Amino acid sequence: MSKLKAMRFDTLAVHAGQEPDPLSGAVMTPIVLSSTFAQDGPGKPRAYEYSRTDNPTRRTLEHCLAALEGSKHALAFASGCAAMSTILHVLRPGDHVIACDDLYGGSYRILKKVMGPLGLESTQVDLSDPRRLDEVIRPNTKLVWIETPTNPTLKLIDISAVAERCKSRSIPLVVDNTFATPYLQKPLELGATLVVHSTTKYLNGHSDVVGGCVMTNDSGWHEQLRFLQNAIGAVPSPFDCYLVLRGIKTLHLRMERHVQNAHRVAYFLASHPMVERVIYPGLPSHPQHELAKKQMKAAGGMLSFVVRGGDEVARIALSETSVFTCAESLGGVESLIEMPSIMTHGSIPPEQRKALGIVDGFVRISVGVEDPDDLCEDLDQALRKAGKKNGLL
Ligand code: P1T
Repeated sequence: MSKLKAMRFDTLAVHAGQEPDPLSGAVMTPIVLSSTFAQDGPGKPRAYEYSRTDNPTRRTLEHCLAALEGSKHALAFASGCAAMSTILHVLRPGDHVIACDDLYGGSYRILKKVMGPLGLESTQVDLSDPRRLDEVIRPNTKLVWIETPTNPTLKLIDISAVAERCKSRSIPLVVDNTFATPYLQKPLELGATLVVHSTTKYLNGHSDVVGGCVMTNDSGWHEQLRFLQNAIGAVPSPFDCYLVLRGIKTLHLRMERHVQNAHRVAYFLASHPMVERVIYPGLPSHPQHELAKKQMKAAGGMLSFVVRGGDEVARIALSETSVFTCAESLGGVESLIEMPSIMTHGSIPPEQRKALGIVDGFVRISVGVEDPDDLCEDLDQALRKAGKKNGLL
């Protein structure tokens, strides 16, 4: 591990936290399924006691995750939502959280419908202008929570600018880095206190795991979260930890191709007769294209667009694709397409969705690593079929 500390991202993705098993020489990390570990006597554990508390496969994943974000600490959870819930359990009734206005529907649900009734106050605000933070900070504000790019309207938030404002008031800043991944964006280097991920997405990359994680350089936060990780117990299985470790080995390769394909699809859709608007931070038409260039290595693999003719036409198009699968989630090698208003963001009130720009015909895609010509042709035939059925072409 220590030898690897100074290595570059691609090397860390393949190796960090992992060494041949000292017992067998196994090159790949063993999946240690045991729920409990022998002790040399009562209260005399060796390295591990009980798998909710700690597990060798999970610890290896946590070391690897810390190396990728360049953090001192990382903790793995059973899902992105479990990671978020565990962080929010550090707060107390009467505390106040500021979140960006555009959030994954499940994150919104935790904030408003799970933690709200337990006494946690929250305010959502458009932080694409960081000055808005000053308008909503209260004496009891204990956390600021942002996604960038946001899900699903792909707004960007200037992490350094928000972090500076938080720091001057000693408020911790959490960045959900799921859409960008540590390959494209490093929030801790830009001043964030905590980084969270749904490892379900790009980190695992193969749509066969649900998982989450939290990374930090703040040992006080780490200790509190480590306590809650064990006490609440929303931990991932050793098998899932192994799969995420395996997925991470190709993170850098996959991200390069996701980005390349997303650019191709973005330009293709931008000139399509059935498309009103394309939202992709990599397009010069994106209002924060300059911030994307400053803050991210590249603009990522997520893209949203508005179909001409509204939801009815979009619904038809989504049932006509054959390379794109109509499904929730993102970040896998396969391309996915969805309508946030009735799928991933159904838990957000309709007026709030409209205000965010999740308008009639709003579609989100996770651009996979297939041949980009096949992706464009698939979208083209589906959109044209939908357009013809509705007399728009
Ligand atoms: O699904 P889970 O692993 O619990 O992760 C929740 C989560 C957290 N943060 C962001 C930015 C996310 O996008 C998600 C999950 N999102 C989807 C399932 C989706 O389709 O948008």
